[in-house]
Amino acid sequence: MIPAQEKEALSVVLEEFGYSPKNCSVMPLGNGLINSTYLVKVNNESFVLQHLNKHVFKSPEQVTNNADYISQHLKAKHDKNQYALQPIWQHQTKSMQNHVNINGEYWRSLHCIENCYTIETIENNEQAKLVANAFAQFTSALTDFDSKLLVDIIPDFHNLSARLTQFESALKQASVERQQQAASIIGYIQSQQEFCTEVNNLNSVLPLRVTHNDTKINNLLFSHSNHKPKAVIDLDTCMAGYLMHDFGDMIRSCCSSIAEDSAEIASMSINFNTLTALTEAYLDGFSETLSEIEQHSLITGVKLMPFMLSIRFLTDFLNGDQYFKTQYPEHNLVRAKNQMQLYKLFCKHHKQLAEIILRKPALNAIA
Ligand code: GN1
Ligand code: MG
Repeated sequence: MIPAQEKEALSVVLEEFGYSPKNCSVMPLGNGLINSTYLVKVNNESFVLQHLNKHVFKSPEQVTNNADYISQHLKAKHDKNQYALQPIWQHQTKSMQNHVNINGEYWRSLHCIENCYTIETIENNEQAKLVANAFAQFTSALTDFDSKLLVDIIPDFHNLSARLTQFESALKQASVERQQQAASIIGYIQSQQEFCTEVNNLNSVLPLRVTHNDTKINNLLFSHSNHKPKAVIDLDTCMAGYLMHDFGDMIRSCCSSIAEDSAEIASMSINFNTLTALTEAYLDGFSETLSEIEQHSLITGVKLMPFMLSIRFLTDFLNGDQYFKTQYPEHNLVRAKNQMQLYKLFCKHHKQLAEIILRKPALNAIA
């Protein structure tokens, strides 16, 4: 269901992009937790309209400017056969803008890649290899992109220290009821000082890249015709970051046996077959160009991404659910517990994880 207020705005936005609303059919698209996204069909054409969340993206026009720069870079590479995936791009309005501003609400239109689908889970190792190869291609295509062109859309987005500071201040002002509901996970986070130090130490030695920062499995489009990845989508958080963030987020979203908001955490396990296939293809995608320290950091990244996302969900729960879309009052707490369980499992299986990422199979596996 599209809310009435949103419908009204959609009509104005369609006009701005040169369409007559009465000829268009509009339906909600995707499972994003931040923006509201719609698929528009008109005659034989399809495109995407998106209402940007201005509480999350404080300067939405910078999101659309960053996206234009990235698209131009990827398109230039694609045209020279240096990037096999299809770049996505934004449409311009009648007045040649990359967004529409209606009373301070920002909208944009995105090119729709036809005959594609997204997946939420990986079915087999072949698919895992394709997924990792696509995400590796994306990040490696940005290796020669001038990061100075990009605005830091959400400062400190993947900065653990900053996320912990936000968590501590949310904790101070949270209702007693929410603090009590979250007591056990709050205590657990505060016990993870050693891991936080490990992450901080890495921050001073890792090379900064331009990263996607939201490499979850459903940000990849697959082609209906050959079932191969066609495009990496959602360029909203492309900005300076570390490779361990993109690798870790991909593993986080592909290797848990349950969805990221499932409450059934006692049954959660890690799919190590998928994890191995993803890691091999990802490392191959960078074909020996990673330094030892960057390759090693991927082990930390796999733990860091669920740990940090858990803290972000919990912070939002303590703040009264202002950031992520929720469907019920404890939704953010359930997500936080789920992602913390995933972190715990990765820590428990550290040795196996390290062997896979450093490509040093255990002796008994060789024998
Ligand atoms: C948000 O809206 P979506 O699904 O693209 C979030 C990511 C989280 C993700 C968890 C800007 O992404 O960081 O990893 O939810 N995006 C932002 O599902 O905060
Ligand atoms: Mg996103």
